[in-house]
Amino acid sequence: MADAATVDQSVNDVDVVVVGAGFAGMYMLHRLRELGLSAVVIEAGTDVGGTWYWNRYPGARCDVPSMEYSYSFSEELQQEWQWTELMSAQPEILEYARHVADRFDLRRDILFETKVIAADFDEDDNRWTVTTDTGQCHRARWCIMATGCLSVPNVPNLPGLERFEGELYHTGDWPKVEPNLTAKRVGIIGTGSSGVQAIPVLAQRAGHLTVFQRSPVYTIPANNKPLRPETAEAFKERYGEIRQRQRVSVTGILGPTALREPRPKPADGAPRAARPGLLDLTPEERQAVFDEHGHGAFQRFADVYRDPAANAIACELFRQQIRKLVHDPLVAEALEPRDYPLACKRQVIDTGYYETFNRDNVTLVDLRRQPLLEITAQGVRVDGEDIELDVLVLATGFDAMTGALERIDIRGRDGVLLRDRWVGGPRTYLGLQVEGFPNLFTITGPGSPSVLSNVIVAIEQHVEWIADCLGHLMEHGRATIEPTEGAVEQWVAHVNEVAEGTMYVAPDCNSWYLGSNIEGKARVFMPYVGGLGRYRQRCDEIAANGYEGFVLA
Ligand code: NA7
Repeated sequence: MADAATVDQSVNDVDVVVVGAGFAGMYMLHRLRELGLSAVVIEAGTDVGGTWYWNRYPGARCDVPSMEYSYSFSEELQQEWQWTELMSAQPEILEYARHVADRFDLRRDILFETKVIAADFDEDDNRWTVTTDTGQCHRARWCIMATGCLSVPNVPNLPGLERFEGELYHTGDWPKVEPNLTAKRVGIIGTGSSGVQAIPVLAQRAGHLTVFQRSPVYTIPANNKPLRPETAEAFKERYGEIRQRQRVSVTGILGPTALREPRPKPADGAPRAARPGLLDLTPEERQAVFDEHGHGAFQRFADVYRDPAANAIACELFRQQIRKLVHDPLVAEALEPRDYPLACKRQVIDTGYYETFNRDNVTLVDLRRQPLLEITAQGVRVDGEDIELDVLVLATGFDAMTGALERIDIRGRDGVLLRDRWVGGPRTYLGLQVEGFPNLFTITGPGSPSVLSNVIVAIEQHVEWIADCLGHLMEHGRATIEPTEGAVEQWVAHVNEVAEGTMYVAPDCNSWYLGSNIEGKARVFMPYVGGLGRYRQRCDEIAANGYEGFVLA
């Protein structure tokens, strides 16, 4: 084994280079140490936390309950940490990441403020050479990309953007010193998760807020609240069992069922009666459900997620409820999503989003009616009208899932570049490895459940699988591991097959899951929708069968 990482040398020999010190990189480092391996983690930021380090915009918050969106690998950690809210805000999650780094003494092997620019595989000695923007070289047997699925902010090609003289911010790269927005004229472009979370808070802080909306969103109330100490205690008492249920579940999120006793199986062994679908109800019954439960009521009906007819009815009922929440009928109409189905994009949840448009200091500009023309020195010009702004916020999303990997010059066998290999869309085996790139692993890579699940559960599963795999390679004296072309082919086909028939791939759906938010990106559904539990089982079977589909040389 090489010595522990000595990061001040120009060539640093380690067993493993990990790229990124978010939740994936931190846990990976911990597991590598347990294997007795030396490692260096290279991180662009000044601290740990990944997504929760960069996304500091006002209102940034997790959309998964924190008792579940947290590491399960350490019983002591999960017992001692206290969350204060059901779904915590960014500062608390970042604080948690920092606590984990301190508690497991991770920082001594993390190289901060350093960006990886290239990673080359040397076939002669089966080593990766990882080069950074500070000119350092790290040589390692294994290279593990913990680069995150949503880590490259998308700055759209807006005409005149470079001319804007006011303050310009991207939600995904928010300044550490909170900008003072008091009395300022603020504009925000984008109404995805980030925009929807930021808008209500920006409206409270700014003098005036103008929202530039291209696609209205189907957002539903987050119903966040303080976490009651009794609830936290009940979780902690049953954490072992709850974590196990998370691991084998579809999404890694138990939600309100986490603390409920499992429903008894019918005594006669007959399958449980299915809950009625939206199409099983009369129009009056549907109306009554939406009137009682509001626009989020569609979530009660499974057919909305797979039957276009049920989906269309739910969309109409959703729009009708929005008209009740927004006072100005023209604004309400502009906020109604019409061009794409429910459940095609990632579900957005909000706190007071629609109500924000009833405020006197908020204006909505509907870019469907008035396409955004240009950014000027003083603001935004729409349809010949100048809207003056002191601050412009881009909530325009990310080059998701492949962006961070493709921005590094990753060269595998024969000098082939990963981004060239993926020109037609990412191709992986299990979202963990790419053919022709031996000993390179991607945590929550495309082709794995990743963003369709509680990503911490997905991260832990990948980290543990990779750690076991490295242990296996060492135990059996194998120098390299990489998937066969056939295994990749089959896995990609399987990923596509399970996505078929879901709203995610509906013809009128455009989402970052499909890469369609980025100009020129291949339209390919990237995450694995078959469920975390099923995916885990497949990964475990593959390992148990001697790493079926991989070549261990
Ligand atoms: P999203 O969900 O990709 O949302 C980006 C928003 O920005 C969306 O409303 C886009 O409209 C809009 N957008 C992007 N480019 C433009 C241009 N050129 N003009 C106008 N509007 C534009 O990113 P988020 O950061 O909100 O959320 C990403 C994930 O992070 C989220 O799902 C959570 O998992 C956390 P469009 O819909 O493309 O018409």
